[in-house]
Amino acid sequence: MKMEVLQEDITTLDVDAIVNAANKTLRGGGGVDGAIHRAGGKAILEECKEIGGCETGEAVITTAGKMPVRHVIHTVGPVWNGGENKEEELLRNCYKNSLQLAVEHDLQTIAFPNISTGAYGFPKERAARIAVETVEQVLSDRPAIDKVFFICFDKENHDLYSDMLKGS
Ligand code: AR6
Repeated sequence: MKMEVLQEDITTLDVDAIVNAANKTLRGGGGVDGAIHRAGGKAILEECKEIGGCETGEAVITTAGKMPVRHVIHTVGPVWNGGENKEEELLRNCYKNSLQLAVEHDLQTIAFPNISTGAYGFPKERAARIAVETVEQVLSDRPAIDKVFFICFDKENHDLYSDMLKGS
C-alpha cells in the first residue's frame, strides 16, 4: 500500500516532506499553516519571503527549520466559492504539483494535510475524493515515491479517507 491515512499533527512527522496548506502570500496564517510555521521557526518564513508568493494550485518548496521532517512543500488550495470556479481542478493541481516537486527533489515519503477543507471551506468528501484519486493517478505512473500519507486532523476527514482507501 503506497497510500496511508493517519490522524496526527502533521508537524510531528518524520518523513521526507510535509505539505502545507498555505495562502498566496506564503507569510503564514492559521490552521495547519500556522502550526507548521510555529513548529519550524523563522527559517521557513525567511525562505518563503525570498520566494515571494505562490498562485492557487501551484507549489513551492523550503526546508523545514526545527521540525524533524526535511522539507516543506507549500501549496495554495482554492477557496471554495460554490464549485463553479475551477475549485476542483485547482485542488487537483495542488496534489499533482506537490508530488511533482517531491519527485524533482528526490523525496520519497510525503504527507498531505486535507488541503482547503478548513478555512477555505471546500466540502470534505469532495476534497477527499479528489485527493485520493489524484494521488492514485500520479502513483500509477510509477514515480520514485514510496509512500503518501493523508494526515487527517479531524475525525470526519479520518473516517472519509479510511473508507475511500479501503475501497481503492
Ligand atoms: N496537522 C494536520 N492537519 C491540521 C493541523 C495540523 N497541525 N492543523 C489544522 N489541520 P486549514 P485551508 C487541518 O484551515 O482550508 C490558513 O490560515 C484542518 O483540520 O489549515 O487550506 C492559511 O494561511 C483542516 O482539515 O487550511 C490559508 O489562509 C486542514 O488542516 C488558509 O488557512 C486544512 O485546514 C488555508 O485554508
